[in-house]
Amino acid sequence: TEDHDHQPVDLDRLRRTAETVLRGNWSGDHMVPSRTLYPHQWSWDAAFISIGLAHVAPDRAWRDLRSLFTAQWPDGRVPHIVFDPGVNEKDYFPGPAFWDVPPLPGGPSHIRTTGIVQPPVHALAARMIHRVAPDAEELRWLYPRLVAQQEYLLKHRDAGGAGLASIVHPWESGLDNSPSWDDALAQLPADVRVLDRYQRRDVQVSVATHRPTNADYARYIALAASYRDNGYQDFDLLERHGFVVECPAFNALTADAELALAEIAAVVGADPGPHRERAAGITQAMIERLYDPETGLFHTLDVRTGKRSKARCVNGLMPLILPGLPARVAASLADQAASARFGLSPVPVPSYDRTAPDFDPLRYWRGPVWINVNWLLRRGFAGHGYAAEAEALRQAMLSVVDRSGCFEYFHPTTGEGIGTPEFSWTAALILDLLA
Ligand code: 9YW
Repeated sequence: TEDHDHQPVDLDRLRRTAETVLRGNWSGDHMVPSRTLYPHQWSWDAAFISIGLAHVAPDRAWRDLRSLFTAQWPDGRVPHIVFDPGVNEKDYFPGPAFWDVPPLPGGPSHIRTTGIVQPPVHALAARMIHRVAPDAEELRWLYPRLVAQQEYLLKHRDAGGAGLASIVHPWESGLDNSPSWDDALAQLPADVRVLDRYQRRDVQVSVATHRPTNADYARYIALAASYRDNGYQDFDLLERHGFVVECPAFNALTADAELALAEIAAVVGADPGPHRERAAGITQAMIERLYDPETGLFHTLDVRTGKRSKARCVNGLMPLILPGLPARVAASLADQAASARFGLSPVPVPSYDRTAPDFDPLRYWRGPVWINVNWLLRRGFAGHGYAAEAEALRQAMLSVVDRSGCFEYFHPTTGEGIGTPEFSWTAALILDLLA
């Protein structure tokens, strides 16, 4: 075991390490999450990355967002991956041939994307970059695109009819194999023969026991293929699609995006009022549908069955980022985050309840610590006046990355680095914490 508490963090070394990772992962007009594992541009990665990049290379921060939004679909959706045409098809699966998205009408013909989305962290990123490196012109370019992104989520994806956005694939949450999706996925057949036709790439470049299982992967492929074969359309989702779920983190980030848009609107001369109203409406609907006073946490809702998952996962803490959360709800989230189930230090908050029988310290979003959700949670604590918790979490993040490096995720007990070693959002968000 390691001594967590008594090693002072070498801030200069940490900053240099993080900057080196970001220099190495820049690819001309965008950042890759990782050279080996993720050689294209990912949507919510770009948001987190640009927040940190703003402190050291603001031009690149704006550029990363601009590249991503250049690939936005006419219906407003921002694809979860923008493929780099220079990367070999065999270097990532599922690649552009699998997704088979027609070229954007009127857009550059070389742009290939997936057809699913990720959490909308980009308005927050734009607002934060603008604070560090003000650029009203970039904001004016982004604003209508960010608004269209929100409209896509809140109109096309409101399958439950309550004003929340549903996701149609676990990958859309960014928390791929979180136990949050187990109940919904259990209703789908897991035909692993699909993996005879498609080669998993992730288990070739990473350790299989740290990645989603084959049964889960088979379901991921089947769900993506089903959405694709329905033409990436969102009408009648409940009848046509096997996975329609409301995630508390995704919706908290959607509401948070409206608050960021209200601030951006003020800069670009638009009306902030409707954005604030939408944020309040989403927050209210989340409390009614996703909050369980008994667990003191938010949970995912399977819109097809009307059932809320009982799993206690990190996405259930994420609504703490919302300033409009009633104080009693914020207090219960803060309690849970600091409890034995999660715990803020010496290692940051894990992705899943440490006391759950199926807690797995190595397998991706089923136990390991991820910096992006902890960075969000730190903001949530600070926003609700929990200054000591915010600082404890910040120190825990700096310490684990200082000891282990800018890994993709970390062992929730030892703090050992797992996954890919030079991971962009870890580096970027550390730079933000150091700023
Ligand atoms: C994948 C790129 C992505 C992240 C997700 C994370 C993982 C696997 O990597 O997804 O192949 O897309 O779960 O949050 O955006 O870093």
